[in-house]
Amino acid sequence: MKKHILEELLKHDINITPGALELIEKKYSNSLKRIIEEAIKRNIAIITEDFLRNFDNNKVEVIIKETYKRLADEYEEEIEVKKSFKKISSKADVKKFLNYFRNRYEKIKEMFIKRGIKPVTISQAIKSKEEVYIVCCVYDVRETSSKNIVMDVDDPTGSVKALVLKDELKEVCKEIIRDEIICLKGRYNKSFFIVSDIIFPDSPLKTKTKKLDIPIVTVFISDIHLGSKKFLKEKFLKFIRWLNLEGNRKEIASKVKYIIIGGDLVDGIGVYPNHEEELEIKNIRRQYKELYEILSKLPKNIRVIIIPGNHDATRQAEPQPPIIEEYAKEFYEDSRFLMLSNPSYISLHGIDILIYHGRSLDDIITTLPGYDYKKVDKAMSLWLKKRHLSPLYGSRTPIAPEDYDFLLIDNIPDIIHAGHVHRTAVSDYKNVLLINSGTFQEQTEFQKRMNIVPTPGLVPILYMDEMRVSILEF
Ligand code: D5M
Ligand code: FE
Ligand code: ZN
Repeated sequence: MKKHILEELLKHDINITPGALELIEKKYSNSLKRIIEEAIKRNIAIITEDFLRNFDNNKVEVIIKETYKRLADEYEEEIEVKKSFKKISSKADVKKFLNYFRNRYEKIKEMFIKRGIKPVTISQAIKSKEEVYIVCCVYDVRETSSKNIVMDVDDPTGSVKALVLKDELKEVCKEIIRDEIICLKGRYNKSFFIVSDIIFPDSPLKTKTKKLDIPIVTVFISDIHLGSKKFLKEKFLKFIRWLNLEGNRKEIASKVKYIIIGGDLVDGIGVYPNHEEELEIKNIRRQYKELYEILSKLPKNIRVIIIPGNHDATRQAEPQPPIIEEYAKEFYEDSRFLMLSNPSYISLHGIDILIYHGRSLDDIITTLPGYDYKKVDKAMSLWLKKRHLSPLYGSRTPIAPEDYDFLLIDNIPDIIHAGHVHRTAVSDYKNVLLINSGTFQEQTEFQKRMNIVPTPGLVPILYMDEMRVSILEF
């Protein structure tokens, strides 16, 4: 073998060191022709180990470019939009609110019935001497002087005072939120409904985790806040370069088929008092234009699904229709981008994903005991327990009364993706994957005062063939 190598080199008047000869024999015998060509091209008289190492590097470059063509491109796209809110119904009035709550009540009652419970109405319960189930809205919970708990509850047929005497149920009462719809088991006796059990809508445990048989990856981001002085452009560009196979972890990047953006794409304008002082770009149209400039550089086969957040150009009340077209024209003209509402319900290759910006997380975390910004995933699991994305009605999250309750979780998804709190978190609640995709914005003055510590540049990615999430740092 060595002899053959030497003969070939001799033909071209090229010399070689003993070490380099060894190396060619061991590692590069198949590349001999290319090594010689390269040496001639560079006018090299002696081939050294160094030369081979450089050649090796070049070769690695070539191989990377060849091997890491985008793997994801080999698979057909499969997106189904199951729910995206479009229509804005006429102005809210009392009747609309009543309809809205009635719809929420009926939907949650259905969930209990599906589970095998056969509820009676409050008016029937009052006449009955049997133990029965009622589905009711709780509008007050308080402790009595004798340390028992009494709840004022109603349904469309009437109202009743529900009395909780058992200690273990008193604990459960702490989890009840005002205006929540729950199921009570009990018996009517002397003007009280004596409670023997409390059942929340909750999410049934999913037994089977779906996995795809193709190795594609979905990337979750949110809260880019382009336009803010605190937008971390360098981190964001690093992320974009990674997707363009210009960094480490090329193999993963080449598998990326979808990117979901969970709102707050830009910082907007006039979102908070004195917001302008925090803006680098004071025109929202320009903010979207600039973001498009960056995102349009993504590989052309990556599909980007976008919902708005509270900083985006659409109405504030939830459900929020998609970002208004005239503000984000470029996105609408480019078929790679799919502009949906907040929340939205989509399916990627049969994997159901509920995408919600997450504004109600502030209400949950700041109102309920036991929740804080460091445990974002726990707060997200409350959505499933209550089967509603904004369970604290009348708090900071404005809700528009549509003909039906769009924020209700009637079908349990495989994944819930949110953002808003600027902290990356991944968790699991009853086999539903909870993903919060963090931010690309540095801590703002307000967040400093609130002690909210963001985690910029931490991006959760999902291997869809394993249903496993890993977090990449940019
Ligand atoms: O919200 C990012 C996070 O910071 C979210 O948890 C709300 C909180 N935040 C930030 N600024 C404010 C003000 N001025 N009021 C109330 N809450 C705030 P983002 O939607 O990205 O601004
Ligand atoms: Fe945000
Ligand atoms: Zn937000």
